[in-house]
Amino acid sequence: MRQGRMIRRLSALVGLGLTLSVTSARAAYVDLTSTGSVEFNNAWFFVNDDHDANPSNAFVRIQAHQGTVESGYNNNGPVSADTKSGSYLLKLSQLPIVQYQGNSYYRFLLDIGEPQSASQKTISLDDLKLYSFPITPGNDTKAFGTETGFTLRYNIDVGATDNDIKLSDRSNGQGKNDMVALIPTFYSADDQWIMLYSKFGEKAPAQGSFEAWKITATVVPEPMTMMLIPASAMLLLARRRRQA
Ligand SMILES: [Ca+2]
Ligand SMILES: [Ca+2]
Ligand SMILES: [Ca+2]
Ligand SMILES: [Ca+2]
Repeated sequence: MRQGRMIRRLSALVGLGLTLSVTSARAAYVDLTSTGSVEFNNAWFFVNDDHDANPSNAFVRIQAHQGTVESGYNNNGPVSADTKSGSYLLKLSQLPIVQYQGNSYYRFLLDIGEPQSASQKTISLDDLKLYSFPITPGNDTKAFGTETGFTLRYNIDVGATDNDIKLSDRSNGQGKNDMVALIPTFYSADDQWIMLYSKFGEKAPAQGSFEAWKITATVVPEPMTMMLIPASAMLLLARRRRQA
C-alpha cells in the first residue's frame, strides 16, 4: 500500500516536472529593462531611449483602476475600465511603416509610467494584440469585438506559448518612450480601423501613472538599438533553428 502511494506521488512529481519543463521551453519572459531586443511571432520589440516628449500624442492610455493588472484598447466607442478617456481608433493608412532586415513593419511606441523606486519601476507587458475592421458607418463606435469584420492581425502569444516582456521605466513617468514595437504589416484591400489591445502587470505589477501607446508621423531610420542582437534573441533563434 505504502509503496503504491509512493509510486503515485513520484509519478505525480515526474508529471509536474515534465509539465514545467515543457512550459519553460516554450514560453518566454524576456528582460528588456535596460537594453536589447526580442522577436515574438515575427514582431520585434526594442528598448528605446528617444526622449520623445509628447504624451498627449497617445492613441490609448491604460491605467489600473484597481489592483496592479491593467488592460485596455483604443476605441471611438466603449472602452475597458482601465482605458483612460481620449483614446481613438487609428486608420491603417496612418500607421508609420518601417523596413527592418528586409521586412515591413508598423511602428508603435510605448511610454510606460512607473514609480522611480527600484522595487516598483518594472512592469510586464503580458498581452499584445492588433485588430482591424472595415471603415464603414457606425462600425467604429461598437463594443470591443462586436465590430463587423473584426480580425486579429497580430498576437504576441502563439497558441500555448505565453510570451511576455519585462520593461522598466527608467525616466520616471511620461515623456520618454521606453519600447518600440515593430508589428508585421498585413495586406488589406481597403483602409481599416486599427485597434491595439494590451495587458500589463501580471508578472511585474503595473503601478504609478498610465501606460501610453503612440505612433509618430515621422518615419526615422532604424535606431541604433536595432543593430544590436542580444543573447536572449540569439538563444531564441538558435532554439528555433534546432527545432526546424
Ligand atoms: Ca516612460
Ligand atoms: Ca503605470
Ligand atoms: Ca511596477
Ligand atoms: Ca503573454
